[in-house]
Amino acid sequence: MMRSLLAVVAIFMVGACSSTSAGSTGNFPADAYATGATDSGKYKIEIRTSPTQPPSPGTLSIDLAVFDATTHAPIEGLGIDVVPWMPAMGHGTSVTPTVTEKGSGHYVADDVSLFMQGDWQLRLTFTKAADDHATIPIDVP
Ligand SMILES: [Cu+2]
Repeated sequence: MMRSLLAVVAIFMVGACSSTSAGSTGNFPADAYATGATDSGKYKIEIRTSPTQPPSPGTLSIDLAVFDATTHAPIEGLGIDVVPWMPAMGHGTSVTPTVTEKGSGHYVADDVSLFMQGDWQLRLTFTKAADDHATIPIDVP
C-alpha cells in the first residue's frame, strides 16, 4: 500500500518537472550567456538560451534583453532581425528566426537553428525605435 502510494507520487513529480521544461516560448536562466553592444554604443544586449544553456547544437529559443548602455533602461518597441552566422565557415542557416517582443526590453527569437558545434554569431539589425546593428558571439560547445 505504502509502496504504491510512493510510486504514484514519483510519477506525479516526473510529470510536473517535464511540464516546466522549456518549449518554444522558453524558460531562460537568470545569468546571461553572452553580452554585447550595438555599433553605436548606445544599447547593450544580453542573451539567454533555451531549452539549455550552454546551448546544444539544434534549434534554440534565445532571449534578447536590450537596454540603454548608460541608464540601463529597457528599450521597447524595437524591430529586431536575427541572422545566425558561422564566421569560420561562412554560412548562415536555412531557417529565419522569428522575433516576438515580450515587454520590459525582452525579445524572444524562436527557430534559431545553430545546427553545428562551434563559434556562431547573432547578427542583429534594430529598426523602428532604433536604427543600429550588433554582432553577438555565441558558442555552441
Ligand atoms: Cu559551420
